[in-house]
Amino acid sequence: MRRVIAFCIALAPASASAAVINVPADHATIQAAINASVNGDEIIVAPGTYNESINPQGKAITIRSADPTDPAVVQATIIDPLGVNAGVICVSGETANTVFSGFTITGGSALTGGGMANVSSSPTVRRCVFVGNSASNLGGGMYNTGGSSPTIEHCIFIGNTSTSHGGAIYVASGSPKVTNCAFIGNIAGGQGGGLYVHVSSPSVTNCTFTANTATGGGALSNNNSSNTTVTNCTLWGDAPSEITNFNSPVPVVTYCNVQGGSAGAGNINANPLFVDADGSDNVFGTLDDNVRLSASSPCIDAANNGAPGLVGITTDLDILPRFVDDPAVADTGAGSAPIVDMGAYEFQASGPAPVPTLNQWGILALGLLVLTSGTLVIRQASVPSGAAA
Ligand SMILES: [Ca+2]
Ligand SMILES: [Ca+2]
Ligand SMILES: [Ca+2]
Repeated sequence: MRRVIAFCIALAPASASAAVINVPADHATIQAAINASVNGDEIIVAPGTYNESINPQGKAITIRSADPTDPAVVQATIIDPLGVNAGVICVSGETANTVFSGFTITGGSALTGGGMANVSSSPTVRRCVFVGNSASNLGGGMYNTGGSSPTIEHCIFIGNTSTSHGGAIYVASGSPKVTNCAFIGNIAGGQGGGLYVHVSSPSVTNCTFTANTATGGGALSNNNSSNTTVTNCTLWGDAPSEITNFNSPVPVVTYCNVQGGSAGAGNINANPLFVDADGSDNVFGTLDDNVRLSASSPCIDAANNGAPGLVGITTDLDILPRFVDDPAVADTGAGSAPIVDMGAYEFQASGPAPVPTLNQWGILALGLLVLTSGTLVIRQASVPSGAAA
């Protein structure tokens, strides 16, 4: 009995302390919810526009919209500080256990980091849209310095601007991991319309860059002893060039589609045939921009399944399966089929996997399958259960 009681006590702190705090039901603002939270809590924010600047104060908490996997909810759950500050500020040594998920961050403005500013902090940022933020110096969408190495997954950076370097993201002295993200129509008055890297070692995997502009390195500007790795990405239609490099080892670019070409295994230089990169309004840098792949895109089945940045990744930017074979396209990438595509979106060759329907022949076939293999895996058409919020 004593052992049982000890076991229960050992379990108690985690279950007793973790709470769900709802905004605005429990607190009117996200910041008030953060102020009231402790490590392990989850703050769930209902759709709405929150005119505030968020600071998680170093707490290991998850701050998310009601459904980060629903793009309509993400688009309707807005952090907009109305141009007087950054949308999100992490300056308290946040780790990957501080999670932001499923917000649209817009209207942020600051000297450094209009949408988000990380100083010696490495939060997780997932399924967020950074649109229309600005920096009067560095990092229109996001600014990282002092060893900040955030994990940035399934995010969209559209139409952010900086007066100097890093239209979408500026990185100094850090090693962020950026996976399954799209960078469209971001503008830097200096270098790096998409990403500006200074004394840093970022890893960029399965991202799409297009229509970003700068004085150099429309997609990526790599500077000053940086070691940047770019894998499975598409960099196309950025101006005045895709990648510039200054006083650094040349970025390691593999299995990418780079306009103008790039040295490295598996790279191609061919029109990616986006569905409609500037969207129905024919303007780059707005939310209707569509850089999904059309059926004849050379990016299909052309990337590297073994990219380190893909470990643990099962879905693309649409939260559809990340590894899909297009039987109509020869596999030119690396690994065993299904081969991942270049860029943030996987071409869903046959649409979502069908929900199995069992007729009598199906039941017979399944019975035989179970008898012969002893295991059975049925794919569902829904969001993969393992997809993290
Ligand atoms: Ca557009
Ligand atoms: Ca594929
Ligand atoms: Ca194929």
